[in-house]
Amino acid sequence: MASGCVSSDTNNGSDGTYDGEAETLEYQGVKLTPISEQRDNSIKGTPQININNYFLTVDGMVDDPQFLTYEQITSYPNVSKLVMLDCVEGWSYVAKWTGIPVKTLLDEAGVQDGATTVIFYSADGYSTALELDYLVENNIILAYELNDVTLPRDHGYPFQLVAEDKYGYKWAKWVTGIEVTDEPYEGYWESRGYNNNADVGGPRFD
Ligand SMILES: Nc1nc2c(c(=O)[nH]1)N[C@H]1C(S)=C(S)[C@@H](COP(=O)(O)O)O[C@H]1N2
Ligand SMILES: [Mo]
Repeated sequence: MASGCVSSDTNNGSDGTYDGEAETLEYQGVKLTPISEQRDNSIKGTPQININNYFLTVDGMVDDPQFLTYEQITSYPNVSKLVMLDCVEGWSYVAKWTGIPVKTLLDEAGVQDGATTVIFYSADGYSTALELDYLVENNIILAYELNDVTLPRDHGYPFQLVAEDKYGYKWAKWVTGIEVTDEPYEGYWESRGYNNNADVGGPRFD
């Protein structure tokens, strides 16, 4: 993924800042898209989230439903990844994402036998779903940092799913709920004709 794009120059000092935080602009030898140059997209603007009242629920086909605060979620061991976001409309950007593996949350909750699908619900009424196997096998993360900056409000603060190799409409922002199920599910865009598999390079529509 990181090969052949940019020659690595560890001395070029390309770090900037975003909202007063230091922004990383090169990672694994690849130049990142500065947040100020990243497009963002949403069905109805940025919802107001008060982090003091925020809870993430993990429920459905689990043994121990979870209600987790921002503090609890960000205390788990995290993972960083270089990933490209590809919107189905034809724009993309590459960034460094840091967050908690979805698997960590699912393991805490204890997924029941027969579960196949995980639904993500967002504060703006958006939803999308992905296969349980995809999330686990690819160690998909729920990100809270973008280029080492606290995930900005318009990019999904407090959490955005980094659904690598899937079109942007699988990258749920402002995630407030995770539900485990054994039935297929069509989210906001999927129920409006977008392909439910959403593999980058694959069909955009059904
Ligand atoms: N909650 C929510 N998540 C969402 C969306 C949305 O409208 N609401 N739009 C999706 C689409 S179509 C894209 S391309 C990405 C864009 O992510 P970004 O705004 O962080 O660049 O968010 C996805 N996640
Ligand atoms: Mo998109």
